[in-house]
Amino acid sequence: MTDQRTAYRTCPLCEATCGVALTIDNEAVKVIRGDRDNPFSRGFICPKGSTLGRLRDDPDRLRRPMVRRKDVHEEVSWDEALAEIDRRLWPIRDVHGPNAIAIYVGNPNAHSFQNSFALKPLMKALGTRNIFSASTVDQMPRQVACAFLFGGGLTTPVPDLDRTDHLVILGANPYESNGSLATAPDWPGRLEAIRERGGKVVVVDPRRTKTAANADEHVPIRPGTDAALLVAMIAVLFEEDLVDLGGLADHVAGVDEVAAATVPYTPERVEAWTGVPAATIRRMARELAAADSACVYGRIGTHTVAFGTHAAWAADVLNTLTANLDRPGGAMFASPLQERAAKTPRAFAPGRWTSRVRGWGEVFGELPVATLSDEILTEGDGQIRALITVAGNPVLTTPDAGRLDEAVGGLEFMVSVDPYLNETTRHADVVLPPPPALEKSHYDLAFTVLSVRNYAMYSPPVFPLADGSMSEFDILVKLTGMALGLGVDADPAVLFAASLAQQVAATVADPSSPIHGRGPAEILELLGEWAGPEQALDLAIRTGRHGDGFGVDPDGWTLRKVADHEHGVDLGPLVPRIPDILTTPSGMVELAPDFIVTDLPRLEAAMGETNGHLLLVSRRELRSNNSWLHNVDVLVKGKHRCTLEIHPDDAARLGLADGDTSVVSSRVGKVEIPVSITDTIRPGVVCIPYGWGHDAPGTRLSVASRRPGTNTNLLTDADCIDPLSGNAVLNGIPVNVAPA
Ligand SMILES: Nc1nc2c(c(=O)[nH]1)N[C@H]1C(S)=C(S)[C@@H](COP(=O)(O)OP(=O)(O)OC[C@H]3O[C@@H](n4cnc5c(=O)[nH]c(N)nc54)[C@H](O)[C@@H]3O)O[C@H]1N2
Ligand SMILES: Nc1nc2c(c(=O)[nH]1)N[C@H]1C(S)=C(S)[C@@H](COP(=O)(O)OP(=O)(O)OC[C@H]3O[C@@H](n4cnc5c(=O)[nH]c(N)nc54)[C@H](O)[C@@H]3O)O[C@H]1N2
Ligand code: SF4
Ligand SMILES: [Mo]
Repeated sequence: MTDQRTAYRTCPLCEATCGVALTIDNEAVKVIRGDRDNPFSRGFICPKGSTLGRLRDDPDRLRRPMVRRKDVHEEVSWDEALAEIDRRLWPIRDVHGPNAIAIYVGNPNAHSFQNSFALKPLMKALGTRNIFSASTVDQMPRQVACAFLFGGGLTTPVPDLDRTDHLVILGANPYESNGSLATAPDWPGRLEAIRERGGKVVVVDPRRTKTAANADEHVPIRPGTDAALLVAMIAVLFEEDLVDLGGLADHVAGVDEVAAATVPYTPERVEAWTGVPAATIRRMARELAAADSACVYGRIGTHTVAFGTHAAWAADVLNTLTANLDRPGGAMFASPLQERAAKTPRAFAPGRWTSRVRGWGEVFGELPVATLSDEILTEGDGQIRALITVAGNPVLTTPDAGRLDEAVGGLEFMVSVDPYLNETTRHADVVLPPPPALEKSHYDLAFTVLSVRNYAMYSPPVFPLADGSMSEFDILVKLTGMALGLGVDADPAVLFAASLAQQVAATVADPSSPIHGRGPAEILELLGEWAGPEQALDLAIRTGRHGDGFGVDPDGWTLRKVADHEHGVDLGPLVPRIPDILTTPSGMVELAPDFIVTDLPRLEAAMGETNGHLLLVSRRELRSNNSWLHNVDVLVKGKHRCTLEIHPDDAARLGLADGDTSVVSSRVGKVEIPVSITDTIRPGVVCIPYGWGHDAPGTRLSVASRRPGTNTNLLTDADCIDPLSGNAVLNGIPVNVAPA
């Protein structure tokens, strides 16, 4: 007799948010398929999604807390681990002040509503300004640009993929990544559909990626120069009188300022630097203006460069000036259920404080992670002496990783909330392991904001918490209580109940809230249907713009109603949101923010620079996920993927044959890596996938360490950031390549 059941949930691994169907046999995962009844993903799944069971079963995954004693990690009880933190962490703060403790939060937090709710209070309780995250090696330029243009860092338009006639993709490879800052299961299928309905897809990338090979046109650009290309396209729109604001004329400010600021950047001026012929740039601008609907979409390759904020800004300026902002087939805003009913206008002002060593400005309350090692290694008042990492692996994922590895290794104390002993967490004095994804509930707080269709799905845990484990929410709430001085014994449920009560009190006191003036006790009682972080989620949905307002609108949404749709619920195509969604002080789209426009001359200055170096870029592959899926055998077997891609002409000049080992060196580091010669890469550019380099001692990654690959961030330079966003430069790194 077998006890079989099917469970449905969202895959939490990448931004695509595919629905998966798990066949469970005697409480073991038999098979994971794409959920054909999921209205958003309709059965699509990638090879990573089918490994969620293996991740749970991975013998290397930590089940119990670890404490490091004499360089060896030993399993201990939760009480012992927490006592160790209590004994060693807070005295550092007592002696050196709150900034002596830093926190780094990594990418998987964006996929966890529990962590999203728990991290803010933890950071507040720590009281430190040394807050770092993966955002400054990722999308921070886009958030800065959107905060100026539209008022909010997450007021981010996405390409209306399913209706557009013309899509220009820059620096993204969704055939491998499945998209980013534009949530859509099956990006490849949706791109092919554009072409099938007679539309055009253009890909701007120094490599002829799978996405480029499947597009109508590939524009092989020089790394780091997309901002110039896009600004030149803007200049063409003005020069050729192609500007059209469509229905937004009354809601857009700053058009004349953009016209004036972009005059110097003619296609002919930027041609040599970008490597894109002026005629191509002019045609791209004309085609964008002529298309029935169109969208310019830039991602990682355009953001993790020195002009990332300019590129992000210019893309949305192009969308606005071609009447493609906020209209079907263009760049549109999602309407997530949890979005607050009323938004408060606020002027965005980054740089309210600066980092101690380099004086780099804060952005949305965090500092550039590129300067984390400076803050650890540089002595003086405010030096970082202890670090907490939550779901991050900065030793593989941030620039000048060799220096960071050394810095982190010398900390007085370190705590990691992480399921693996990896390149970063091996340095932790205490590792607190969260349960695996299948033992957690799921709702996409972040990715429903970035979704190309309005959609919601709540999935309960597939399995109960394993014996002897602690939920990640409880781990984080517990740490928060400890940081507040409440000791190791404080019950996380009690701590959370107090914070929920505060949140409810604030909501009923808020005149713009749909429950303004209601009794907090009544609301808390209605939330009693759920426990823990689900209560915060239910509160957000019910007081959101589509919520039931706790009975005010019986047809409105509640978490229960979402949960009743076990395959997820389609809430329709994106709808126009301007002006309601705008929270700039003027209430307009601010097309020419001073902060960005006055920095354009830096771009002009850079255009003069060329050097004889090869330029290093990164790539992603379908079977990897940042730095942490290389311990799953089915995802790493086969031909080794961590190679240096180089053009045949460059290889011949350097005397390299396919499969040879090369030495790649930059200002900060040197690595050895096998070569793959390919004409899919632009001459003068070389490429290494990122997230590899699993050969550090003291890790527990038995599969990954067998074929460790090379950490490309040993070569990226922490001196180089986009000064407007604090984002690291991870693409276009000058390197020398030679035979080993
Ligand atoms: N050269 C180069 N560098 C890059 C990039 C690039 O393109 N090129 N890309 C950048 C980008 S876009 C990003 S997002 C960053 C990512 O940078 P990070 O966020 O630092 O790295 P990840 O590999 O996502 O690390 C995830 C960590 O979380 C742990 N983890 C997995 N699941 C959970 C969980 O449920 N709970 C907890 N607590 N931990 C969990 C994993 O074991 C791992 O240690 O890297 C950036 N770095
Ligand atoms: N399979 C898989 N999926 C993932 C991830 C993963 O690691 N693996 N990571 C997830 C995360 S955290 C993120 S942020 C997203 C990222 O998703 P994407 O933004 O699609 O990232 P990549 O696939 O790295 O594609 C970036 C492309 O930019 C190109 N490029 C490099 N420099 C430049 C440049 O200067 N200009 C231009 N135009 N192009 C350039 C590179 O050649 C590469 O093809 O993917 C997510 N999905
Ligand atoms: S594309 Fe992303 S969300 Fe979909 S199955 Fe693969 S990893 Fe999961
Ligand atoms: Mo990312």
